[in-house]
Amino acid sequence: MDWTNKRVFVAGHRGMVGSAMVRRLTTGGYTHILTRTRAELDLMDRAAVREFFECARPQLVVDAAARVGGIAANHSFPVEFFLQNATIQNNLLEAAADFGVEKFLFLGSSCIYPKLAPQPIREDALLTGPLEPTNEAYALAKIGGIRLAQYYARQYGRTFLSAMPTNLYGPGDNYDLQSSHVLPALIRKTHEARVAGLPEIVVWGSGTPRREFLHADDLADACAFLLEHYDSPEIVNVGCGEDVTIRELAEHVCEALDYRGELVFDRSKPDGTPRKLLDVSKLTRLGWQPRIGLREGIATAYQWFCEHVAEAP
Ligand code: GFB
Repeated sequence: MDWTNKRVFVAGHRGMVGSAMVRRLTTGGYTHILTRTRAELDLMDRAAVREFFECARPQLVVDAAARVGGIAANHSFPVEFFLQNATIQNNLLEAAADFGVEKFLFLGSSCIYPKLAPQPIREDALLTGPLEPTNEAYALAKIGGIRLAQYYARQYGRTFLSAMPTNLYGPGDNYDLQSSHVLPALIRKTHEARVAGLPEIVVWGSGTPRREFLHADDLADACAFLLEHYDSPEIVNVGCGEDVTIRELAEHVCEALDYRGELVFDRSKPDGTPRKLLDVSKLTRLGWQPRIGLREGIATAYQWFCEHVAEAP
């Protein structure tokens, strides 16, 4: 099938994942990529979303629109993380089902799995144990989206897919130190410490948790692969298959930015899930592999930070 002639709506196209998705679909030859800014289409507004789907008639949808954030933001704003994500995904899934979308790709997160799931985490670990409290609200919203997509598949025969990305980073990332994820936060802290000649950077938590990091361009490539090669409502993990401790990550960032100061660990901050390495064998068996290694990815993320975020020297 020639997917590239289909009208594909990328919800959340300005975010890190959404912009990577538009880049990947463009290079992949898709000629009808639909996007709407928040001012043009408020995804929280059910009637507006339905009117858009009725008029634009997208044939494919990638839902990269979400309220996202790191451990501190998730822990501080559970109402907004739950309500905004549940509302946006419900509006998109319902309109897609009612206005004939052929294929919908919903994006979940690795935080949907139990805090102490056996590692690496298989897709069938979902709902087998208690969630990590710091991001429970986001996780429950995402689990709701997964289940709604699966209910539409079972009850109405819709081809609605769900991919579970691991921790992501890349161009367009959020570098605000209060709401960002760990990798952009460490890049910013290390950069500013080097510029200011500070003797140390503060790393939240113990440094012992382990995290897996996937570049946003690799996720976008995996999403395009799933759109074109996968039809099942069963969830699919998307990751690189290896993880590092937060201490090792900080050391990689210091090395990449040539910063020689000390790492100070602030144990008053939460560690969150001790580990969430995804079992990515289902996706690799389907024929997909990531391409961007962590060291290369940190270097390109830092370059983007310097060009778009860092204060002019
Ligand atoms: O990336 P992060 O905020 O979220 O934190 P999660 C990962 C680990 O890095 C935690 C530590 O153990 C943090 O304590 N860390 C160290 C830092 N220094 C920092 C720092 O300066 N900033 C931040 N943010 N962390 C996210 C969920 O969990 O995983 C999201 O909150 C999403 O909703 C994402 O699911 C995939 O990896 O713990």
